[in-house]
Amino acid sequence: MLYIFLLVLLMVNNCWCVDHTYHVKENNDIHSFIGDIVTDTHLLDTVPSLDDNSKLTFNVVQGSTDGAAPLFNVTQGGHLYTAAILDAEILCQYNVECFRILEITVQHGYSVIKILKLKVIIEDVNDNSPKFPKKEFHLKFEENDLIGKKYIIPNAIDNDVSIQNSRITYGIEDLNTPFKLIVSKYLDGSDLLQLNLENVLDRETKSNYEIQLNARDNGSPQKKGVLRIKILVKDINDNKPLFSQKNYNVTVNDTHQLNKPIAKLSATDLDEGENGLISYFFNAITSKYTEQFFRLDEVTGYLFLKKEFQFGRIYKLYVEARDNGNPPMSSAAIVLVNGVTHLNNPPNIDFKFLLSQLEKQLSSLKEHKFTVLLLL
Ligand SMILES: [Ca+2]
Ligand SMILES: [Ca+2]
Ligand SMILES: [Ca+2]
Ligand SMILES: [Ca+2]
Repeated sequence: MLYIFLLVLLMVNNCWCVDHTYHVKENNDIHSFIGDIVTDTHLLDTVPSLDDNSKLTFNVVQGSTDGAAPLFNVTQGGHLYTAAILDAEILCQYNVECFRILEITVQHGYSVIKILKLKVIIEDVNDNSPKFPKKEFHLKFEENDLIGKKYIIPNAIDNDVSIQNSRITYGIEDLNTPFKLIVSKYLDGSDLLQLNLENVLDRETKSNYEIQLNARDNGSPQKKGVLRIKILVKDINDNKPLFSQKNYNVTVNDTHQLNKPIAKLSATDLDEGENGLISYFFNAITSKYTEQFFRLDEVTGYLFLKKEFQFGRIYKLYVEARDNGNPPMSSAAIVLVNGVTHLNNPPNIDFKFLLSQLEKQLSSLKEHKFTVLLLL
């Protein structure tokens, strides 16, 4: 019981009750008027013996304000002004009522007749935008990333001290992307932002994305911060080189200079970098006998004759375009070379029949040989 009594006594002495409470917004100019102490505290009601306030003088009690520079001053006539630009973010703590207690002596002549306790609440103004650590953030997803793959992206900070002015809501500007923003909280209450893959990526269709992430506070007027998220889709080797034609028919006569190519094989690959870098080879199914008469430039796809080449015959070459991916992918074509000699009539060959036969072989090749190659 005694403790309770002492506690009450202590509370009365350290009186939380004040004679008047003022509200002042942060950032006002120096010497902004806050209030007239005589009027606001109804001072003349509490000291009725005074018939006028003309002889009253007011002073701030030394030590009742913090810091080297006073935040407030009081004129001798009792008008309260700011004495500095009040910055809530410097003077206050996050989510704690921000105020200062001023003790003002009221003197009548040389006598202090009263000490007034004034509470000045410094109100937060929404003068800080949510800020991301950087303006841009770069991410890499892979073409074969599974739906649900997530990456953490940096969150914004709003330095205002009130919850209202610093609470952040996040949103993505362009919703037509394969990514979705997921917002949750770390254990310490800070925001955890993740970008979640919602759809399959195809680098060959779209190789990069740019997303604008907005962070808006809850102040009035609202302020926002922006983070540009640049996403690069990394290539995987999911396209095989494709020849411009499945069958090449080349006729060459014996006046042909050996240093000139008889054909250029050409294949394209939609992948990029090593995955789309094509080399040309004789496929292993090409007979060694036939191969000895030809030289194929791996890089350019130019096909040359060797000097041993014998005219007056048709040669069948199986060629392969292979990319440099890991694992590589390849496809095949057939080259028919008809060596014509001016001494003889050109061989009488039914090309139509031959091609149909070759196409059958090519499709058989695809099903067996090249499937094995791809699996390797
Ligand atoms: Ca703010
Ligand atoms: Ca503020
Ligand atoms: Ca490829
Ligand atoms: Ca690709």
